[in-house]
Amino acid sequence: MKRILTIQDISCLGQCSLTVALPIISAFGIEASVIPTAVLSTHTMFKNFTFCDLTEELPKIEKHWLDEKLDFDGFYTGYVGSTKQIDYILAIFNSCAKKDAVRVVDPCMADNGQLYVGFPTDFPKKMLKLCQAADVILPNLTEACLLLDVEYRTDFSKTELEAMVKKLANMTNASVILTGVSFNDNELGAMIYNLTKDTISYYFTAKVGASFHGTGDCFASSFFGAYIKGKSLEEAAGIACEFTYLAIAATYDDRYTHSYGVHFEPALKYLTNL
Ligand code: PXL
Repeated sequence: MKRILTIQDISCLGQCSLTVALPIISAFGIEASVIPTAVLSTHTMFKNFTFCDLTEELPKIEKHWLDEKLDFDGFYTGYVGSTKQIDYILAIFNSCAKKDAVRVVDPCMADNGQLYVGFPTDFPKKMLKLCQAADVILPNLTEACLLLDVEYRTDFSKTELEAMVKKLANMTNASVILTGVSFNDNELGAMIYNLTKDTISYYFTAKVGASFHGTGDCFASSFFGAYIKGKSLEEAAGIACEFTYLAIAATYDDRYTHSYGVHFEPALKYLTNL
């Protein structure tokens, strides 16, 4: 059985980051270890959340694992608790990796044109460094704009988006999956730039017509699980689109009371036999 490490926060309530990543990765039959980057009472879309920063735990955990010769087949990082953590994560990417370990970075820091509350404006520069150590990165459009240092707009053409994704791949030396891509009212999906093959492809599902927090984490966790299980970049992106669609569809009826996250639980069975 493969053993992976996912590094992101625990939002005690909010259906995002580790509380979502763990069950999803486990559904693939992969052993998931964690490093929590911070503990928050809720994710940062709520007001007055508590925040316990765990930055200085990272090198201590790394040291113990090195003493015990513990290493990993893959790494998946999400919400990082401080700028300093990026250097610690880069160290862990090297010191705790098995040969041919896969590194997937979700540059989880922004959405709808805005950095999440609490991140300094120079955070995207540092996040770019983490992306440069990845094999695959999974930005949404806001994150892609921040990494490229271009102004966020919602009306980029398909040609412009393809050029942006290729530029990001060249800057990071990683394959890029741009999430939340839509060119009409009926479909939502992902653009996949495969760096090794130098190809762009798309995967779309029906658009549900309601938006929820935490969908990026469902997408990234299910992509990572499928990719670690040996699916191709394109197949894993398709599985992530389908899984995220199922989770959003399962939440639609509760859209007025449950916009803080998605009911991904009924969709887990889709992942167990892949
Ligand atoms: O879902 C992304 C995410 C993860 N962790 C925390 C967040 C968010 C998005 O707002 O606030 C703490």
